[in-house]
Formats: sequence, structure tokens, C-alpha cells
Amino acid sequence: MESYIVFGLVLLVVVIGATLALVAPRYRKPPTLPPPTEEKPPTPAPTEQAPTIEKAPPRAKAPPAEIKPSVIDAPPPVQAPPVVEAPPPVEVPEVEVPAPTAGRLVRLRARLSRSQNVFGKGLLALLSRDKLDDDTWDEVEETLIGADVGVAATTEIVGKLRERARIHGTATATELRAMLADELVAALDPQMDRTLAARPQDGRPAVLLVVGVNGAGKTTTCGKIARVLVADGHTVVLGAADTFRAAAADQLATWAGRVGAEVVRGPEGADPAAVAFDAVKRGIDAGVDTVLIDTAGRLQNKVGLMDELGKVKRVVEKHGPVDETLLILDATTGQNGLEQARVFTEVVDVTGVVLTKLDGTAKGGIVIAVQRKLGIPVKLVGLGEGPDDLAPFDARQFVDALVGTDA
Ligand SMILES: Nc1nc2c(ncn2[C@@H]2O[C@H](COP(=O)(O)OP(=O)(O)OP(=O)(O)O)[C@@H](O)[C@H]2O)c(=O)[nH]1
Ligand SMILES: [Mg+2]
Repeated sequence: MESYIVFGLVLLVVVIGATLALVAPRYRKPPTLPPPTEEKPPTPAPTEQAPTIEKAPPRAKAPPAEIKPSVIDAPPPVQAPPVVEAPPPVEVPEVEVPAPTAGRLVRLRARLSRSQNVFGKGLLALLSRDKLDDDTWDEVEETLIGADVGVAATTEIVGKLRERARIHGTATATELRAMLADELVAALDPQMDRTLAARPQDGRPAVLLVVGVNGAGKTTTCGKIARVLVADGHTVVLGAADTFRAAAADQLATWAGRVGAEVVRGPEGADPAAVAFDAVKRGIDAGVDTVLIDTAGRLQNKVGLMDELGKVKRVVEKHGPVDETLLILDATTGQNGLEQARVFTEVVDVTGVVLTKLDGTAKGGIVIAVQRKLGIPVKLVGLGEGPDDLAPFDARQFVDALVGTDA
């Protein structure tokens, strides 16, 4: 009997022990989870396949996404009264805010100092002479021709000025200078429409094609124009149709990144027409206001390259007409640049000229020569390498800055 009791007690101890062994782990501390790591977008693979679209950097970072706890059996949330959350900290935008475009030409007039020495100081000295004889007028002509105004325009301008001076009889140097300014403005045909066709038409983006010889300033000007458009509240897609060098697309992407614009690019050596086509398609799909297409520099006497440019335009036009074809001309190339320009106008229908590097020349008169020779308005002028050193062209403001009649 006693042995039964002992056996019974032993059995009871074993049962209790087994039960405890089974239940105890439930009360153990759950394993600690590694802290959730912040999600990072995958780094984009290097550009191998055409075309790639580089997303613009966000204007301001969105607050980090709420990280959900990974424990499934979390206790039900306690119904707390709603709390007004503090707004996420405002971060400094990553993109730059370009300077306003209004009045830029006036603000940048000091950049014309080299030309101002000729048109302002030089001509004023001549017009200040006691006697305006034939020799003096010849010198005035030489000065204007030397400043790249061109022979035909110079003859016309000086002829009119002489006539006005003769009628006036006793004009002072300041008055003569003002008359000269009037004649220069007249030679620039101030009635020409210089507005950039950069506004969307019938729900599709405006398409701008940028062309010119090597090193004229095409890519820089694309970047500067994108800034101008963004500053005026427009959205822009840039097409890197210069596929000769990867660096060309990188250069454009750098400009785009600064103002938060998108870039469509292809691999090195890709068909520029295909990249341009894709850029316009992207612009249409994304509903942006303007698509700006940068092209490779090409010499006007390279037939194959000029044909390629014609193809870029034709292919882009499968989406609809190109609204503006801008010819970028380096002002420092003077009369040579004019011949190059003429060939471009035969291949593509140039609708506007951008005269770059006017800050680096004493021959600001090239503006007049360009317009006369091509019959195409100068729409913008480049006055430096800085991002906002591009100004809408205005004949009166330009001449006043050049001749000093604004002082
Ligand atoms: N001083 C001055 N320099 C300028 C101006 N515009 C462009 N440049 C400079 O000219 C050089 C060539 O400019 P890019 O924009 O690369 O010229 P590009 O026509 O795209 O050249 P390619 O693509 O090689 O044909 C750069 O060093 C620019 O900074 C300007 O208005 N003034
Ligand atoms: Mg370029």
C-alpha cells in the first residue's frame, strides 16, 4: 500500500514537471527584432540601354514613410484622442531657384563692357569732334564695321545719321549719340517677334530644337533656357540628343538636376533622332510644358552630320511640329559664324538665334549683321558662363547699354 502511495506521488511530480516544461517558454521574453532599417531606393544601374529617363530630384523631401512594426499579434491600439501632428520639418529645397528673367539684359549690361568701349566711348569721342568732316564720318564707318555691324548695315546707318546731323545743323555729341542709337535700333528691326515659342499648344508640350556648330554654347544655353522656363513656372523635359559623347548627356543632366527638370538620354553612339523622339514622347506622356532638345555640335560643311540634323527634326515631327529651332551662334566667331549660320538655316527651318559669349567680344554689332543676313530674330543673348547669364533680347535695351544712352 505504501509503495502505491510513493508511486502515486512520483507520478504526480513527473506530470507537474512535464507541464511546467511545456508552458514555461510561452512566458519567455520574445527574441528582439533587429531595428527596422530605413528603406532606400535601389541605386539606378549605369545607363546601358536606351533610352533612360532621369527623374528630377524632388523639390522637397517627403517625410519618411511610417515603418510598421513587424509583430503580428500586437495589442489592439488604444483609442487615444486625435493628436494634431506637428508638420514635418521643412527642408531646404534641393533645387535652385533661378533669378527672375525680367530686366536681365539691363542687369547684365556691364557684361557688354568690351563692346561698350567701341560703341559708347569710341564713337562718342568721334562724334564730339568740333568738325564732323568726311574723314570723321569715315572713321565712324570703320568703327562700326570693325565692331561687326557689317558693311551694308553700316553704310545705311551712317548715311542716315549724316543726313540727320546735316538737317539738325548744330547737334551736340550727346544728341548725335542718341541719333546713332535710334539708327542702330532701327537696324535691329524692333518690331520682330522675339518671343520664345515655349508654351504648350493644344495640350501638347512646345518642342524646341537647339542646333549649332561645336562649342557654340548649345548645351549651356539649353540649361539656361530650362532655368528661365522653370523660373517662369513651367515644367521641362530635356532631351540629350548629343549622343557622340557620354559627357554631353552628363553635362545636360547636371543643368537639369539643378532646376529639377527631367532628362531623357540614350547610350553613347545611339541614334540622336531616336533619343529626341523619346524625349518628346516622355514630355507628352508626363504632360510637361516644354521639351528642349540639345543636339551635337556639327560643322556646316560635314554633309553627313547636317543630314543627320535634318533627320532629327523629321523624326521629332512625327509627334507634331517643332515649335522653335534655335540656332546657337558664338558672337566671337564674327563674320565666319554668319556663313555657318546660313548653312544651318538651309537644313533646318531656324526660327530664332541665340547669340552667346557677347561678354567676350568687342564686336557686339554682330547682332545687327546676324539679323540682316539671316532675317531671323535674335531672341536671346548669352552674357556669361553663369547659370542666369542669359537674357531675352530687346533691341532698345541692348543698344542703349551698348552706346551708353541708358546712363
Ligand atoms: N563667356 C561665355 N561663355 C559661354 C557662354 N555660353 C556658353 N559659354 C561657354 O562656352 C563653352 C562651350 O559651351 P557648351 O554649352 O558646352 O557648347 P556646345 O555648343 O554644347 O558644345 P558641343 O556640344 O561640344 O558642340 C563652355 O565653356 C561654356 O561655359 C556665354 O554666353 N558667355
Ligand atoms: Mg553640347
